[in-house]
Amino acid sequence: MIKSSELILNPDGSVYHLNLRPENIAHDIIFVGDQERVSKITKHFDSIEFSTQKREFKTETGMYKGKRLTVQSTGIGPDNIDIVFNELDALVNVDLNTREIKPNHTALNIVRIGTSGSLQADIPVDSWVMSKYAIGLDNMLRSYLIEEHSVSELEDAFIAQTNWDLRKGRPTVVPCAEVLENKIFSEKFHKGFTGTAGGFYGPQGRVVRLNIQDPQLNNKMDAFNYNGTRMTNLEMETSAIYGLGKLLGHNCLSLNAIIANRAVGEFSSKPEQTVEELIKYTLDKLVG
Ligand code: R1P
Repeated sequence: MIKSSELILNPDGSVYHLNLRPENIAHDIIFVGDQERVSKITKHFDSIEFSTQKREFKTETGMYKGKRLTVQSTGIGPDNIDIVFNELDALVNVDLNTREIKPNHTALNIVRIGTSGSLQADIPVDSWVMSKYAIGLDNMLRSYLIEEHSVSELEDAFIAQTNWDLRKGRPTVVPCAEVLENKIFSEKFHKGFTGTAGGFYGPQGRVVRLNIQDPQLNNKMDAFNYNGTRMTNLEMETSAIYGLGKLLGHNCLSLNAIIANRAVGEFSSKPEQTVEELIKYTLDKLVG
């Protein structure tokens, strides 16, 4: 039995941070970082049956062209993904009355629609990126037994090519779920390695007032190449999603609208439109 201090439930039986009960969620879920992006997706739905929000975690469930979907905001960062993922998994794989793990596993399909900065001059603002692999630079996954799912050969290549300082922890490399990659991919996407950082400024090489540990890191990440596959972008959630997805047995894919280009120092003049187009494209692929 899972103790009440380990899996905390609210008095109404909902999971602690997300305020959700099992019947509130679909098994096909879209993650977004920004809670304001939830309604930008569900405004396309035919109907909305459930809506709630606690802190940065906003959830809406409804129907889109005959398919039941949940849209879940995660807030920013791998630490929030740890909360969202464990609580969503508990909703389908733990009997919340007996606090026992259910005998039959339920797999969720999870697609992130995020925003991100490109690392390559030729992946311009307003383009889209699909993360074939995520490189976690933040250590969250190292609290779990991620070695069973991470690709050490790719980690070693990244460490060697970027001269990664292991005092910051060993990066984790985890692939996306091919079943979702095949369902959603088209030539509209750039595909490669997505770096997931545990912060927005120093951890992504931004210098405002503080000196950073490796000022050349972004240039070295631009140049990272494994058998012809490059690093496309940097953001703050994908590796946590891929790693926890593999650990808990869910299918995950991360898509990002490129709103900044770090290589040329440019920011999109129409980020909302770029995100909106990615939302519409993804919704139609999910029901296709
Ligand atoms: C940083 O501004 C946030 O934006 C990006 C990063 O991953 C981070 O969460 O994604 P979202 O727009 O999905 O939040």
